[in-house]
Amino acid sequence: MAKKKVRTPQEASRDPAAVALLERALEIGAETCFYRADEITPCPIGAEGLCCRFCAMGPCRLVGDVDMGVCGATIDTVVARNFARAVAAGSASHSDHARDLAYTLLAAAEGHAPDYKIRDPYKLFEVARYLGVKVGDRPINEIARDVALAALGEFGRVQGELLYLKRAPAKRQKIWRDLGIAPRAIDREVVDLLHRTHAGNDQDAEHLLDQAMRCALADGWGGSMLATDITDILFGTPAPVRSEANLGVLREDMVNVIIHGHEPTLSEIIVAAAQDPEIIAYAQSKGAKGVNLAGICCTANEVLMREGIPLAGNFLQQELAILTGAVDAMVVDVQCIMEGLVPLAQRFHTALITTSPKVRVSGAVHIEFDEHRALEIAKQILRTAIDRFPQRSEVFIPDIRAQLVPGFSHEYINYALGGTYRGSFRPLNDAIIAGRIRGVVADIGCNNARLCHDENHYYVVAEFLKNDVLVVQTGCGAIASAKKGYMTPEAALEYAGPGLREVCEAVGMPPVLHLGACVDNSRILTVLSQMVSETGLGDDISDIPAVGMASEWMSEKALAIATYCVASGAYVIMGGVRNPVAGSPYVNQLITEGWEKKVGGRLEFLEDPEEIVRRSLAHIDRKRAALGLEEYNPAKWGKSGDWRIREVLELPLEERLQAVYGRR
Ligand code: NFS
Repeated sequence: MAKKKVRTPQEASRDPAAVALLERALEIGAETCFYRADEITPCPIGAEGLCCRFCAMGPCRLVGDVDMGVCGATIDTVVARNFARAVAAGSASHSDHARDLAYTLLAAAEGHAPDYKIRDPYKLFEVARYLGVKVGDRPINEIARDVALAALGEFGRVQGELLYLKRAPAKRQKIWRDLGIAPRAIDREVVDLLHRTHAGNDQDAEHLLDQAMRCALADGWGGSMLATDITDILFGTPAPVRSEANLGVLREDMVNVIIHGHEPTLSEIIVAAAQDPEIIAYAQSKGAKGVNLAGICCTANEVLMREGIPLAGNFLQQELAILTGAVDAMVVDVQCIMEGLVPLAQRFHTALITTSPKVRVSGAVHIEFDEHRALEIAKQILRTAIDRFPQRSEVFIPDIRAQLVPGFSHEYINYALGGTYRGSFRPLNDAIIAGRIRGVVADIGCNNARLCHDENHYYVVAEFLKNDVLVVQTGCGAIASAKKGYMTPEAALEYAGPGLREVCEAVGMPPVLHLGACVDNSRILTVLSQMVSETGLGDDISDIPAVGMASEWMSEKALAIATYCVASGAYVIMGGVRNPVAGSPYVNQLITEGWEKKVGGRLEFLEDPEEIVRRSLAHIDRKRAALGLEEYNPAKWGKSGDWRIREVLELPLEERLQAVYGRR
């Protein structure tokens, strides 16, 4: 292959720890996804959705004079079908994750999974209410069993529509029903979409995209929301905790085990096993001080939020972690696992351990997880890691890490803002109405090796903070901000505009809130719905001055999330890489203006981060104006709290008294 221009480490990432390890990769001649992204030119036909691979008469590449496939499929159909297929795959991933959690809850409730218990009965009772399960004074395990069965029932619900839809504002539910896109059953919507996108089926772009919305809604208000809820029931609803982020959390003197993937079922038990005296003693017998756990991708977010386990990094740091030479085992389950880990792990002493019955990676060690024997398997995994510790050779851990305070579930936000006496979203709504907070942005989603790692996340978040926009994050975007230091209460003083800073100071919260893993984007839907029911910001999600974005997206899951957020009324921007529906101006118009007319939200793909910020702020201001709120004016704020004290402290006594008490 002809050599292409390869980016320097500084061009490939904005994260100094990643840069240091990319330099290390160059030094030792190791290949990473950054290098491969430079070497492989993305197919320009596929990138715009113009390659049809749905039957064996193709692949048909609809370029140049070719404007239909062998079967006659038009560009619009092919582009819409490709997009819809991605939404189906993304929805299936989140939802299948939820299904496994529901089975774990069932096994725990029936006494077949003794290492799990109901850690959050309050959440269980709340979820029981949503799912129509009687609580009364029944034993907790009986309620949990019925909740698990009701949750599992949502996947194959025979009649009616998903029960969780009633958690959305009434106006939103009506929009879905009137359009015929209220999801019926989670599996059904995925299967329906796969069916429609088979060759020779649905060949009307708009009709295909309607089902894409219905399928995505089954993810957002079904699979993902159930995954969040059941995780909270089993492992506890998150509340703020202190932790650290970036590769500097790895320890030279301990056995480092990275937990990477998505499902908390195994990682939570590994957290418990790592504290077991027997495991610690075994680690010590091999010369280590103990076992140090750190996470990558959404598994990281799950155990961070609940246990305070540090973050090693986001999606593009999985290979870099191995390059430290300090990772004794990387334990993976499902999703976002790069096959490129295998050759790297083989170069070092790292055991790459697959654990899911669904995921094997050739060349990795497979230790299959079974929730019925969870602790036993977790210990076996840790022993495998400990056995590798003496085989370490050169270790290179960049001494870079940042503090953070994650753990902002919607329950906690409610509590923090309103206090125990009356938990409420009122203060948040009031701060938006008054203009202290201009609006809310959710910057979520992945990293993408074709972009400069974390650059867009860092940039957009900094701009929004300056502009008094409260930022909420999940997934790998959240990990980016954690590493950058945006997620401490003190960060408000440094990065937030005057109004947002006042709010953060009053509540003691960071200006960027970590809401969890990607399935926890369902928490954002809940927050938005609660903001609507709190009144003052319109009567639907589409009225709120808010924008959703994935500024470095790469996965099909991100497209599913984007689609359910749009179908829930949000303006969503996918950043960085090419528009996957660019091949059809008609489809592009359908997902922008078309969807805006239908559901009040729109989906745009924008490569330029400055444009992302400009359009987001304009959207927020438009929504503020439509609500009749005062125009955003930062000059009004910043004269209270610590800020004011600091200003006053500088004054001579007389002036100080006058400033404080209005006296001479
Ligand atoms: Ni979300 Fe989480 Fe990260 Fe992207 Fe992958 S880990 S589920 S898909 S890369 S944010």
